[in-house]
Amino acid sequence: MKTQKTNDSTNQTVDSSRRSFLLSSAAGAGALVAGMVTESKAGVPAASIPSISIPKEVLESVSEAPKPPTFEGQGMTGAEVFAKLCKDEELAALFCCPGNYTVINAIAAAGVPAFGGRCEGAMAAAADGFSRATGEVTACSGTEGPGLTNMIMNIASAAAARTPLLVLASNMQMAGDDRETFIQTGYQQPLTTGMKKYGKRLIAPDRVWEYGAYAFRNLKSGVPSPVHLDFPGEVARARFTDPSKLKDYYSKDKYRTESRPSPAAKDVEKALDMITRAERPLLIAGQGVFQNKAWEPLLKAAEKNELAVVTSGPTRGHFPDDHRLSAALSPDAVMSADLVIFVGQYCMPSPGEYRCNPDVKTIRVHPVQEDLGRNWPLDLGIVSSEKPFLEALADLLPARKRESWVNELASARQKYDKMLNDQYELGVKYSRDTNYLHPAALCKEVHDFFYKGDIDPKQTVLGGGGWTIGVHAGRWQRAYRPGQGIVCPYQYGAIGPDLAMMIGASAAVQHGVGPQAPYKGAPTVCVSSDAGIAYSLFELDTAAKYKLPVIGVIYNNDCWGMWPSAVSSARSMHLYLFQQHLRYDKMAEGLGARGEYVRTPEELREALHRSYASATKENLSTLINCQGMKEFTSAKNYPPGVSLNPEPGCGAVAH
Ligand SMILES: Cc1ncc(C[n+]2csc(CCOP(=O)(O)OP(=O)(O)O)c2C)c(N)n1
Repeated sequence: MKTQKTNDSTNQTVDSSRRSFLLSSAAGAGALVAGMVTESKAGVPAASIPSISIPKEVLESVSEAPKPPTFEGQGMTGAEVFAKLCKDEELAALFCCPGNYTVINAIAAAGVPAFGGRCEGAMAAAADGFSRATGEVTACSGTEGPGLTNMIMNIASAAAARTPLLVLASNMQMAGDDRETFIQTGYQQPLTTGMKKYGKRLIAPDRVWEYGAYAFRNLKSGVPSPVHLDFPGEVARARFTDPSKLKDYYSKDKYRTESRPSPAAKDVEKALDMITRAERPLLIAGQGVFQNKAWEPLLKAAEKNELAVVTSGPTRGHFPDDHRLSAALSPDAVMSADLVIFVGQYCMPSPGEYRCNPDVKTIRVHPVQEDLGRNWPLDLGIVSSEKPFLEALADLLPARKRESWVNELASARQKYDKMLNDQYELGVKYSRDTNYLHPAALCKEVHDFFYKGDIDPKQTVLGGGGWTIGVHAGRWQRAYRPGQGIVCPYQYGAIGPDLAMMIGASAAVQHGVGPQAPYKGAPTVCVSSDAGIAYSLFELDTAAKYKLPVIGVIYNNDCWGMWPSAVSSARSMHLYLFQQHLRYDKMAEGLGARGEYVRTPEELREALHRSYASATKENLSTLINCQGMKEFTSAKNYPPGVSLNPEPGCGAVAH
């Protein structure tokens, strides 16, 4: 099979030019793609076109030692006081674009891992992705006005996912309020209404620590969600040489507590009784199980009493997809359950949104009383944090075998597997007939490469989005350990944050944070769409700058996949279409990543091998442009077309 070339030079030329640059780089800095360096263009001698490279100032400043602020000498600015609190609270990472300068400089100086990117919205998604991969609190920041307004879509996405995201933005100064002073138009806090748990414009400099405490109390207690603080210049630049001048300057063990609600004994008794009476119990393990790292008692409780388990939420893997008790790939068994136990389901579906029997009995366990009974009627509501409830089940449930339920799970899974494989066979046929890559064939190749080949199937963190491709990719995504699967469009359904989110997840893997520790250094994978890539593509520069290898597999079908809705509307089809055969692989090369162009399953397989080798050996990202065609979305042209996946389970995006 002949490999498509990514540009006029051979792949070997790309590699050798990179190698020679690496050798000649005085700083040993990672020189990046310079695919065109040996070319001669329009009379410009090739040697005069410099290679893309990471400036040595970047490498130097990334490895600079932290400089914790002190009250000595000139003292601390308001921004430094806040940065000290962020460091004490172990803020896991900051993703930002310049703006809010005093605050981002202070947070970086305090020793929080910080990443600067190309677009505030994408940086908010990257911070979200880091948190989805780890459960940790992360921050994003941008300038007042344009920076914050650019972030809005991805703050809303983070709110839907209940991500503990600290949103920071500056405000010029209180002195400029209501005067349309440069950049300062409008007010920040109303913009994030409905998409945050807590927000505050800081107006009293001496209360900067107190409001930092408010922020982290909200981020680290109950059900998290974004917290938004805006910093006018008068606060960020204030100076403190004496801690007594700061209001409520207490340490974190005084301004918040690690105490968590445990279930009342009589509630546990009722739950045990309902589980004992059930024939086909199903535990739905939501985002709270992941964020509270409660996967061990979950596994123990499930195995002891043979409870089926399906995970839900923006992160997958806190119960392994390949476990015999997993219902993630057994939608018919989900439908047959006679008892559901929601644990840590933060974004609650309504009946009908989950494919459950309408008569199913329901237990819901949630850390906050006010949410119990919302959307879905309860037979038993229990106020408890996830871990103590699951520990109580693991301790108190009797050992029990549920042979027929386990067999039902297995046969439902076989049926689902057969449906997937039939779709794959059809996808291969369509690909062969048209010489364009069908999304089912694409996703099975990615699945086989990362979960069925030489790579540890538990290793690779994979996420993605898009409509046609997103639906297929969700079906083939697997998660065998906590934090392995990211559901980028979870609930909010945003097209576009995916690649940036996976770059954030890649930062978590590169730093080996939380559940990513055993897989430190591995690449991440993003399967996404051509409409989606337009929102995040430039962050390939950020990935390259920080050596965060992501393999982007982009389904290029020349359109927004909703084009069938224009079929009967003659004057609107053009609204949905792009130019045909755009070359996202070439754009990636221009940003310092690798590019690959494929049109067949075999070419994709080879491209994945090369991309993985570059990611692991050189920390290089690749964008694989998979040329498809828009008609694959349509059931009329290429049945079965596209429809949402059953929820809850593998491929679910709504709750
Ligand atoms: C930011 C954003 N814009 C628009 C939509 C509405 N929408 C939902 S799916 C879709 C089509 C997306 O096309 P693409 O991501 O290229 O996926 P494909 O079907 O081509 O794989 C659109 C426009 C959305 N959800 N989010």
